[in-house]
Amino acid sequence: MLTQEQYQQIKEELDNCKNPLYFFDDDPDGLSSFLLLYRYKREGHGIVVKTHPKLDIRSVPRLEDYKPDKVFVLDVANLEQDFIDNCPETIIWIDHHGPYEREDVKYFNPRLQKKDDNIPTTCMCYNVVKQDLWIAMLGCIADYHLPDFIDKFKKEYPDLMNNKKSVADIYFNTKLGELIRVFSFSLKGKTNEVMKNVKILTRIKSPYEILNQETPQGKFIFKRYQKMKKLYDELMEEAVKSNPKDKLLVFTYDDNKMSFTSDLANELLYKHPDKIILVGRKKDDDIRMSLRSTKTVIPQILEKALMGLEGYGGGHELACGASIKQRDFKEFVERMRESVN
Ligand SMILES: [Mn+2]
Repeated sequence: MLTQEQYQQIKEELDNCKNPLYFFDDDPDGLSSFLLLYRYKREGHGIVVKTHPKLDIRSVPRLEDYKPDKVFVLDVANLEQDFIDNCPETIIWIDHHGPYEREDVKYFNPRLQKKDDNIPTTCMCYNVVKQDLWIAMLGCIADYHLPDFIDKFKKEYPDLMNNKKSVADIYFNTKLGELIRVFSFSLKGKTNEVMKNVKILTRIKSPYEILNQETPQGKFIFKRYQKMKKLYDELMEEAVKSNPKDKLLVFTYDDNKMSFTSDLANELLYKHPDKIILVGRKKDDDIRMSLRSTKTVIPQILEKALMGLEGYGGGHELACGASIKQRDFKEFVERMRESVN
């Protein structure tokens, strides 16, 4: 957790600017973080960070495009010093990965105080703005975190969570869970389509506007979600066929499909909580992967398996992302299998 003082500092930064530029991670936690700050401030612009796994000098031209007077970086694991050095404005970096050592940035990361603190960026942003409870809850559950405002949420939106208790049950068996997938899928596809979705989401008044398709905007978001969900369900149908005897479940698919690896990995883990899940998507010469587990801590195993191979990866204790050259994939999987069994 950040301190009340830190939340107050972030709020003051937000209150004292006119044209903020927000860079946010392309998952529901990143999107929810952006929406919370933007919908409070109602000024500025948002940019989804797709240059995984980092924000670096390649994004500096965007500063010229938007001429912000302050920059917020949300839920992005790795903000490179070369970006910071080339950004004339104050940067506020709110995140829960790492932490890393950087200079000339206002870094808000609970892990600086407590190495295993995993509070989602959404949760921190909610503590700053204290509004849009449904977006706050959505982003937290998407990152497998039960926030302390859960009772308040249940009172206000009893039908979105039923009486589900565990995070996984909420994620996969409630309307809130469906909204997580709506947010996640709205970030997939071409950049201009994604930006259109994000813009609509800044104006949506309530979760029911989407779920019940109460307005043209809500309907637009929901219809697109349904279209994407068809593609997702086809992949899921394939993925559940592979049910190995050992602890590592591997599923890969081709690059002409959308990037659903993290969504697929999450759901496969729900179906097989005793396994380590590895979902990969072929993209150019690489396999882009999402890894998940309920107990086995992944980053160290991942680092060991990548040693000497052409690839990189990292993330949280139980959820990581990685990328490796296709020619090294087989060796990588063998090493992973050896480590986890
Ligand atoms: Mn996050």
